[in-house]
Amino acid sequence: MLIRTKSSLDIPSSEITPEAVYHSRRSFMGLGLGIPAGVSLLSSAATVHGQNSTARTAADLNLAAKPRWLQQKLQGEPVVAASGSSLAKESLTPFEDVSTYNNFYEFGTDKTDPSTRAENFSVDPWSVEVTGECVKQGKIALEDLIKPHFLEERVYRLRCVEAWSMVIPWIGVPLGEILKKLEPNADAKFVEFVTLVDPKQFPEQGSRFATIDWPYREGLRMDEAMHPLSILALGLYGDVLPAQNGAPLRLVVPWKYGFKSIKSIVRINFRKDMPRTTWSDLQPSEYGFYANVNPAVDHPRWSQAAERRLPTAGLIPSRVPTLPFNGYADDVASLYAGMDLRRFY
Ligand SMILES: Nc1nc2c(c(=O)[nH]1)N[C@H]1C(S)=C(S)[C@@H](COP(=O)(O)O)O[C@H]1N2
Ligand SMILES: [Mo]
Repeated sequence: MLIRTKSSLDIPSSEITPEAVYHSRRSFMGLGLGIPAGVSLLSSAATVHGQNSTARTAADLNLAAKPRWLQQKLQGEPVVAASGSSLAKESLTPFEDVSTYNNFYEFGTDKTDPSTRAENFSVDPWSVEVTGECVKQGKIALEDLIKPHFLEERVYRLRCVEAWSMVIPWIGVPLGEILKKLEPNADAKFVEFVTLVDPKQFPEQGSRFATIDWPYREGLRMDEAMHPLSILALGLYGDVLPAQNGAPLRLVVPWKYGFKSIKSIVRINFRKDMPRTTWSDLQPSEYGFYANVNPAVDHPRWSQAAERRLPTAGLIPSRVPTLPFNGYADDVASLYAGMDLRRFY
């Protein structure tokens, strides 16, 4: 579908960032082009490239290998826009910060390690192994897992247990829709996710000094996984996910601390019992399985009452009070009715 993106072409090509393209497309879309309400086209790279081959977009950044099928899907199909979000008034964290301030310990523990070390990370081909309590067991190509679904944009807060936060426009598919297709059986009470093991690509997996027992693992209770707010993300800012953000497939569970949102997933395992998880294994007194954002329950080393919203502009960090369930309490608090959230942290 060809839409003229005049506004983005007015910007000198050297200044076109994925973010600028994204914002200009959004304001352009807001002019009303006969696109059905709630549906918008966020495939910036396609149209901008179509009109001006010198425009720099996310496609030209060091975003590592991008699956062709995913680029084609992003460019060829409408992306369902986030609707009715309470975040409408919060400004998005710039692409620059989203893609250079990262936690991805497979690449190193510094915030800048993932973006500087993930340049050659290769994500194509990629497959996901489906195991455990379900009908559709086996290895499935990522393309086949995702292709039947519409991509959706979800603007979510991401709150790290280290007490910083961002607002990120993800592109993804509701996790529940994908899990349903795998036909979990009645014994599936939890779902476990596992990150790729590949010391050639992840330098820290070959290090003798790494504290994590690879692979990184996470999990959700089945009802948490089926909740409509839980997504599997494949992109952000209208384009394919940068490697440092967990390409090609990562979990995003916005009401939980960021460590639950596991990156570069290669295995989905349905289980009867609660899986062990990476951070809870390392430090059970500090990190629990549930990890719901909770201003009333402090981490032993960090108060969780407030958070630092990135980017930090100037000298004074922008502190915002932390909300129960990261602001999603109306949607998810009922999942934990009757549970002592101090005990099940
Ligand atoms: N495989 C893997 N997934 C991971 C991590 C990691 O180190 N390895 N870090 C987690 C933490 S602590 C956070 S806060 C988020 C950060 O996501 P972002 O870098 O996209 O902001 O990823 C989570 N997922
Ligand atoms: Mo985190």
